[in-house]
Amino acid sequence: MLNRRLFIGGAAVASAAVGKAAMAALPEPVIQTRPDTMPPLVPNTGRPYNPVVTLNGWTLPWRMNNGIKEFHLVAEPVVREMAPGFKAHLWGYNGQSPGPTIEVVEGDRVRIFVTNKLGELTSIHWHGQRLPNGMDGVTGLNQPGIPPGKTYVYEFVARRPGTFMYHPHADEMVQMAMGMMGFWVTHPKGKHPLIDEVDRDFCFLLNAYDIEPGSATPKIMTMLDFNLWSWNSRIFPAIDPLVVRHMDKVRIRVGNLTMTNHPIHLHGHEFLITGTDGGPTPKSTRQYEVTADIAVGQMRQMDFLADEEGDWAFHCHKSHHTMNAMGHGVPTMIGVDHSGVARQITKLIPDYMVMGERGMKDMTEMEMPLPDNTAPMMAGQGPFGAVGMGGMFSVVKVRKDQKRGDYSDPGWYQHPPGTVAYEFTGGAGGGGLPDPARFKAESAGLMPPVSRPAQDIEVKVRKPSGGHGAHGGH
Ligand SMILES: [Cu+2]
Repeated sequence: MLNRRLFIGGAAVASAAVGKAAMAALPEPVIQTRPDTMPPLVPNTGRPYNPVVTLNGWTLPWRMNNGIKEFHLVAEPVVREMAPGFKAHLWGYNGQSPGPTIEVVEGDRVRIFVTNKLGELTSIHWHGQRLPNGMDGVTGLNQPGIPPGKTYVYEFVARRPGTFMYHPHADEMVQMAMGMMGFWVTHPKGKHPLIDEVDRDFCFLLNAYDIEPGSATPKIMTMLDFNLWSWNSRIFPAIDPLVVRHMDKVRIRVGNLTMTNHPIHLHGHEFLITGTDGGPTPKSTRQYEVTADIAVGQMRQMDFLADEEGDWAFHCHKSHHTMNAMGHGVPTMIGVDHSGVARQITKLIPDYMVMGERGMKDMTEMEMPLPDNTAPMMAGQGPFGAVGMGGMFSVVKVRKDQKRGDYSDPGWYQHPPGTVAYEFTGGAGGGGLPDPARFKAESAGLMPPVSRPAQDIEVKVRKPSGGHGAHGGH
């Protein structure tokens, strides 16, 4: 551990600055290198609670020291496998980006050692917590930045239960764009009138990166044109499914540390927003929803009863956020025959991606030559063929025969006979195909236009690259 050398922009930073004597008093830093969803960390010391499951992530173990929960976070460069075969060079904590989830119980006294193995100052802000001002982590305002090689200590009581995040307040444009963030859950002490006990409790962070096709390090100046929209720095189909047992009470906690809002949409069920940044919501404010818009810097906690079996899509509803590695300034090719042209263009412009002539879904089947270390745009394969989505997308799998506490992937849903949409071949119903009704505005005559243009104008909707037209080519 002490001899590990870390490379930041070509420079090797030895961690020897953290002296052996100092390390002896620190809790051993636990490092995670696997990107899989780790099983919940059931507490064996301290107050009991029902642990969360971090999607493609893990919970940081602690040690008890005279009644204080001690954690050790190490800020360092990491290699995150965002999808199999696609590795991003990010900054994170304890070997991963995002960092590990921290779970405590309301009233716990918490001591967090933060070791800086980056090449520049850092700090940690405990987003949403009630704490002494000097523990709030804003570099320059509340504390000096933690110099490279040094370890700082944060200590406070987790005063209110809820869903929180942590991230630097030091060179934050760079450090957050590079993936430095993590989740924090404070469980209620005993029964809470506004926090129901649930069978499964999932959490993840929304994050976004701008990584050029063929490269591995995010561009940190990007404000809008991110090309990788991820959950816990994973992109579909590399985001694990949220596996639940039929009739489970399910909670999903989501935090947003990107530069834009994300309307997160669940299929097949309705949920209640039972918690926000400020804690549990009053019951009188709760209404059933199927989409929760999560603004920048916000957390939302959604509760629902998983009473419909199946494989239910769960995704951001901004259509560009369910795609990967989009090239910008790409013309729409819908309606244009480009057979044979793609390969020739790609020879001239290596990262050029042609949009399919019938829409973008062609991209899922087309064998486009891509630069090395590029995420495929949309690569999810479902039981009925390609799922035309990537990015911020996963599947909530509800199964009758899933065991309690079993999070393993049960495979695709086996639909009961007669419950899947099917091709009309004239046989069913016996009545033949009814004539489709069509909108006939001009003939209705109820509200004729005041004046008619000299010539009829017909427009074609530019989709799906229309929103990026103003940026020009790369
Ligand atoms: Cu989104």
